[in-house]
Amino acid sequence: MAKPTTPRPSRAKAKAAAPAAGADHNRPRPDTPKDYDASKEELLEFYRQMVLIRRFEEKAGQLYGLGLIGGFCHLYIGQEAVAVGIQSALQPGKDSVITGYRDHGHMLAYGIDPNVIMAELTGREAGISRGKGGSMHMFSVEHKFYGGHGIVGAQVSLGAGLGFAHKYNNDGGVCVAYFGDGAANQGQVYESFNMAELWKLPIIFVIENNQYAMGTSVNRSSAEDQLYRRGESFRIPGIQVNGMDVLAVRGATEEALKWVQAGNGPILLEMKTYRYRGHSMSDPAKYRSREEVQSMREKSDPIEGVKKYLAEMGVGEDELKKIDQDIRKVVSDAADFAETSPEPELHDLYTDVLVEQY
Ligand SMILES: Cc1ncc(C[n+]2csc(CCOP(=O)(O)OP(=O)(O)O)c2C)c(N)n1
Ligand SMILES: [Mg+2]
Repeated sequence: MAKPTTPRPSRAKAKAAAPAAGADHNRPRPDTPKDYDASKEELLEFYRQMVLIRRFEEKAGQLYGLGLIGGFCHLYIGQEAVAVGIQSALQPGKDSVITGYRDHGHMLAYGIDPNVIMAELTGREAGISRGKGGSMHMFSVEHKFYGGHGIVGAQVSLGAGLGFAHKYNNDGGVCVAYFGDGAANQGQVYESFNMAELWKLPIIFVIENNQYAMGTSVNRSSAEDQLYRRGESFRIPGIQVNGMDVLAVRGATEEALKWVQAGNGPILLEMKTYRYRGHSMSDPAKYRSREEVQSMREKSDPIEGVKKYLAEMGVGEDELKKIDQDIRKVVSDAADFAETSPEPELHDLYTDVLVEQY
């Protein structure tokens, strides 16, 4: 095939290019977010939640290795600051949340009982989806947590629907729809962006850019790799955030909420983060080097980051050790509960399939 004669402009040039004709420079923009000014108590709570997610996920990995968890299992280790920072700013029971299959951390950050999450992973009746959903299909109407979705990108369209419901019911709630860098290349995401902006829906789109979609890096798959710009042609403002820093995440969420709650319509947050484990438990992660993972752990670990902030506030190692011990007990109790509670009855195969009886 003949080579094209006109080369594509380089990324650097493309970024510096003049804005498209017709761009509206007078449109209001959200303010540049500041890092959240957390009190010592808040920071300790962020630490507690992030350690809970990490230990819970490590335990889930072990139970998977022992064959106690079947099917797929995607761990959230490394990304804890995103769910904790965002969800600490939401009003449980009023705002709604929806995400993909990497969902355990979001549920824990929403204060959902670790026992029922772990029991769902092991397929027990006491699980949050009565043991019939597993890792990817958890749901809690009570908490307005609408899943847990295995179809990449599907939660974005459903999230737009949740945003529509908030607006239609005039309940003052905001939907947060999380999705990955890989999902950001899905067609339905852009149909949802269009409708959300057109109808000024109260929704925060959160791209958890953990740099990989299964084994494919963002740079290898995305023509526009600055994902916070993905809403631009729909006039949705975007903010890029250090997703490894819980205070940056919370600060950006405050701005996003302010924007959406003022009736401006949707906003997009790109959280730059990283997953330490493979895509799922069955991924040997051969597409990246050990050094890359090690370097992220050493330089940007979100839990270590909070520890530093706490040390600056005068919180000693002893206080943190006490929290660590409490969390270890919570997680080991959750694992015991999940291993010992009964599986669903056989006849439950036929329940929860249809909303009504036919
Ligand atoms: C519509 C659809 N296409 C493909 C898949 C297979 N698949 C599962 S996860 C995944 C990668 C998604 O990556 P990303 O959105 O970055 O999320 P992450 O796993 O990094 O959290 C793919 C392609 C799927 N589940 N659904
Ligand atoms: Mg990803």
